[in-house]
Amino acid sequence: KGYVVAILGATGAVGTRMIEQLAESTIPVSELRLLASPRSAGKELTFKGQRIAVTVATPDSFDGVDLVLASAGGAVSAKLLPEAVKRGAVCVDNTSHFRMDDNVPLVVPEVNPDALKDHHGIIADPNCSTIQMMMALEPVRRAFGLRRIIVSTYQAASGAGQSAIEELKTEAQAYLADEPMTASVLPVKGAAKHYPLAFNLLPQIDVFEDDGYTHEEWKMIHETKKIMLGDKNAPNIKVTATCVRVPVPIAHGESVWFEVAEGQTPTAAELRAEMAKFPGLVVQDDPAQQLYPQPQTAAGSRDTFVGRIRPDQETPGAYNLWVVADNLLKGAAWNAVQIAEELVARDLVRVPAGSAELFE
Ligand code: A2P
Ligand code: 11C
Repeated sequence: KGYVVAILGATGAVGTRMIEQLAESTIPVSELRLLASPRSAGKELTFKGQRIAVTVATPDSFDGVDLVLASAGGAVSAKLLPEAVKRGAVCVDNTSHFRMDDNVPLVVPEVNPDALKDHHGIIADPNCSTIQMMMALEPVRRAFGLRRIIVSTYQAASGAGQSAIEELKTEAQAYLADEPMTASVLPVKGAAKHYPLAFNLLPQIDVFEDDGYTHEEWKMIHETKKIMLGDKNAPNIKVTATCVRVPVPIAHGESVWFEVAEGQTPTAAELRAEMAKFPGLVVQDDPAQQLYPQPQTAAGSRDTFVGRIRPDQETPGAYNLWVVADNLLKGAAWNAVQIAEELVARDLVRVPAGSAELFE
């Protein structure tokens, strides 16, 4: 049997990659609907050699749909996904809107696929920066435990969407031509102030919370606990984060300091061996050969790349590493399609009775 699939936000940086990843997936697709805003109505995109016209997303767009992949922003998911669930469609949502809902599994398929069993029609795709950190640390947690994480991110412009990539290019051209750079997208669309990213660093991703942390930093803390421990407030792993936007188009980097369970002191080689066995994780770690992950070599790949794995020289049981992944693929489109593949493989592409009421 083939599935009727809808991609919500099909024209965006993530949505266009969802189309590509779906085309290369194991999911049998009998019909694909490409949904976006009225700005894109009628625009044609290609899926497996077939031209498909984009239509405006409305509740009725989900009539007869089995599977939805959504990446059109939190407000759009908030409004339309409950409508899709009501019509019997199972939704994989790449926005942050439903991630902390207790009725919504938050899934990285290599890490916590069993959480899918209890879905109620909406499954959340975690934040890109959380996903790649989970990929690097889950093999460590399984083998040696995990007590604490301190992470600093180096996040690509594309995390903020296609318009942020365009803005970075335009700014870079202006800078090289000795002209003034003007910004209207980053750090956050709709914020009071905008700053250029080209030849700069912006220590703000998403809006500020009252406690001085950004929402991106908040997500890394609470999503980590929900994915690894099943509870967004679990105290057993302490996490703190500083998230920074860097002038790179695609692929986020992260410097991660972590502490394993008390009494455990694996060597770097033992950590590398555990990581090398983990599906989807590639160890690139050979200082003698100057081998380490880089955004330019990670962009375009479904894998997550880890290197610079080394013990903290003053704290036994603590380590540093560097992890890089394509934020639009493993961080978003591929992880979402991978969740959908897992739903198909487990025969979970159905909405359990009573689900729609949970999201009203
Ligand atoms: P559109 O291209 O018509 O604006 P990105 O993350 O790259 O900024 O992309 C956002 C995606 O979300 C685009 O596909 C965009 O469509 C879509 N989108 C934005 N607002 C809406 C809306 N109100 N309804 C449906 N899709 C939307
Ligand atoms: C960024 N991580 O790089 C963000 C984008 O919660 O899905 C993804 C936001 C999210 O800007």
